[in-house]
Amino acid sequence: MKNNQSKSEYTVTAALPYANGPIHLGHVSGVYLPADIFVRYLRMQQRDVLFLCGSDEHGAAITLRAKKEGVSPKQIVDKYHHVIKNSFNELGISFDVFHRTSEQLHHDTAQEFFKKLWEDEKFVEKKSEQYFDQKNQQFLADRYITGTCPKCQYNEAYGDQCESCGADLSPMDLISPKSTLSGEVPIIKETKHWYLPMNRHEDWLKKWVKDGVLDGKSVHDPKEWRNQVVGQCLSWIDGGLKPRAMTRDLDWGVKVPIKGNEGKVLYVWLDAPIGYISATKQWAIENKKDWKKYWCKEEAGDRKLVHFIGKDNIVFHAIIFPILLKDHGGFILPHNVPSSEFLNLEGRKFSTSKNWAVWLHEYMERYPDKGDELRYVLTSIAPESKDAEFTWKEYQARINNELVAIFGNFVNRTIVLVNKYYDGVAPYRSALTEKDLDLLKLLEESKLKIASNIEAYKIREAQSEVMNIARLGNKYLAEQEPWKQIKVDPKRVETIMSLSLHVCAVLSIAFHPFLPKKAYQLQEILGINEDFWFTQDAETLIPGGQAIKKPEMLFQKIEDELIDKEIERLHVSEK
Ligand code: B3M
Ligand code: ZN
Repeated sequence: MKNNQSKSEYTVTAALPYANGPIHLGHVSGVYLPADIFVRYLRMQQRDVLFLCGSDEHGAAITLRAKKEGVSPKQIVDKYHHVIKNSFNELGISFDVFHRTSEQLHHDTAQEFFKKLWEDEKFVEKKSEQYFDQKNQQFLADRYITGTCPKCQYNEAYGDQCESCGADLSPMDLISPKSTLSGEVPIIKETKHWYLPMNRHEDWLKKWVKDGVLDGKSVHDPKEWRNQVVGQCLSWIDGGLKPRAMTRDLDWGVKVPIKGNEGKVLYVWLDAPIGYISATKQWAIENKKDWKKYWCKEEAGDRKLVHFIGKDNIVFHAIIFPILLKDHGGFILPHNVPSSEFLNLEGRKFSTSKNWAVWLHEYMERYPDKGDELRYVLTSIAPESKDAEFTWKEYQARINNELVAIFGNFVNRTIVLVNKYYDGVAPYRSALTEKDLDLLKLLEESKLKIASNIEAYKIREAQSEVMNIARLGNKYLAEQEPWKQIKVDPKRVETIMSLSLHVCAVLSIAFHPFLPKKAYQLQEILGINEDFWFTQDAETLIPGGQAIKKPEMLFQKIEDELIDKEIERLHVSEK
């Protein structure tokens, strides 16, 4: 198949999950699954792509969790790093590397990065008055302090952000602040930090976000960025960027690499994105490659850096990290930041504290052979441009009405008939009719639509286009009625079945990025091994004479009982 898309190379990252708890379906649907589908598709095109992730093991998210469980931060990150890593693996999320920010290599990388910026005087050193918890002898930044949001009056806003209205806050903005650690009213004390003067970067950032222009050169097409990402960035920039402290008075984190600064660590949002770079270094060591090829302007050429994230991470990936990369110099900047909206669960927000969630590792434990079904459902409802919702009823409906009734049914009918009429040997084709040619033409169009949708990060649309191919196959069988024709014109039926087998093969390739295990199972039945995206002569994927195995059910119907049990489980385990 001719494909007009350019064959760019990619460095793809998926947000580093905090290792303070397991992953739930909201995370999977918005970030990890679309990233995995995108990457699998690129790999099938033989493009050079590196897929990076790892756990984010610093910051208040970790230490507060450790305090709650009465264990050390190290115990928390060790536990959840493995839970998270395994659950991704079970679902078939195909990272090239899943690193950890607690690794020495990461600490070294983040410290070097900070030091270079410090030496180049990219930070402003400033003394200021900050809240201090006397009982715990600790300064209170970010999530260590809560209070009432001055903008919306929500009374559990954090020192860095109000989760209710999304406002960007600093601890001094909070009304009636109190320490998250002790619950007490803090005192005010002086401390010193290094600030990133984000205000100095407004001009180039605005041109870059709005027009895709950097240093006078066009570097990306701004129309390719999602509206909500551009909108959020511009509203930050237009509202005036403020200097942001890049260090914290804490002991859990990457130490500030400047003499005389004991007791200070790097701000977690400085060290975490650098985690993408250290993950690359780890992968490069293990695979004897040069990490610079994935990040550094000189070595990377036109390689595209793409960050898959959730919407609460936009400012960090589309404003702060680009400033850091540019200030450091020598790095490529993100080409796109496909950010998702939120996924809700049965009419409510996912909530870790209330345990209103479907946890990925638990799902995989209960349904180890239904990972692809989950991938399908989550992609069908992915919150790409607006918030979306997962319900167990929809899970059942999507599986039964689409995977079973459309895809599974088409494949099954084809394989059953080929076994029945030809004893499992693919028939040869004779002259093609108008309808046959129409079918082939529609297939070609579909393949192009799937490819261009994936490359435009419209993963949900891409998957629904793949399902359309199965619909097409069903329609073709229904119109051609091989089961009737077999008595009248058996020669014609050979062509019909050859084309139907061809549609099965196309499905096994087109579904591969979305449903890797099922696609592989189908290829086993068809006796093919096509781990590449369509080639030029894709019309002969299954030549006459090829052995086709016995039919197997690709998908099982989901019974009401399972759905009832899952809904009940949610309510019972709710806190
Ligand atoms: N750990 C935040 C989050 O999970 C954070 C992402 C880091 S990506 C560098 O929302
Ligand atoms: Zn608010």
